[in-house]
Amino acid sequence: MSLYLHGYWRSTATYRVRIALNLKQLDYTYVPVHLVKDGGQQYSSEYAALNPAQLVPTFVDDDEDIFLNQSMAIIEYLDERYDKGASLLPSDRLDRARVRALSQDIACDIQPLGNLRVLNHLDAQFGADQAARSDWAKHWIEKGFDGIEKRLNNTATDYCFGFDLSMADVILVPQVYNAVRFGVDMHKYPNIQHVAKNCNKLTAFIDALPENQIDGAK
Ligand SMILES: N[C@@H](CCC(=O)N[C@@H](CS)C(=O)NCC(=O)O)C(=O)O
Repeated sequence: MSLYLHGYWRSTATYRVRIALNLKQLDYTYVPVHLVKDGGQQYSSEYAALNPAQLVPTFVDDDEDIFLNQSMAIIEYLDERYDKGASLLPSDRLDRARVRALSQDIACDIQPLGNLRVLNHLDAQFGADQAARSDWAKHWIEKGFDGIEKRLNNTATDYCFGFDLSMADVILVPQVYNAVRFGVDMHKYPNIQHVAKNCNKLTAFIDALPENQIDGAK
């Protein structure tokens, strides 16, 4: 079994997949793609051949000859293919839909707005300086977290959903890391903080931390 994850230490989408691989207890080779160095290695012809979207992560499972992008698709693939480790999607159909919805609140409605290429475009096209770009990213994280915080009132215990750890937690924790980086006051979000704190006690989450990666800044 040969699994490869092409990603970047501080990429939240890559971070999600690292957590999922750890929770599934799968060994994999991590291949760093530096999003800034050399003008962004995601734009190199080698990487673009692997992932024409020129975004990380890209996941490769040699045994099945599959190259996958989109972290949520990768996480669901891992969960369906490998029985071992934690189950990331619940067996109940309704719970599964709820987990996907909360995951998408983050992966579809928050993360894309703060992506590097979006922030770079704000600068190139509209002259937004570093402070304005950070303010933009922080604004959209807070807008998303306001809704998620309310949702968690009804669903969370130790994790996003009372039934167990799930893909929603795997996606939430990297977004919290990113929120702190952009100066979001997490005290406004006690439910989110509580869930993230619980997850971050688990080895699978600790090992996936950006600063614990071979390409991570210490
Ligand atoms: N929806 C995609 C998002 C992928 C994505 O936006 N990746 C970011 C890092 S988190 C990236 O590669 N950014 C590079 C850029 O903006 O040039 C996923 O979940 O995999």
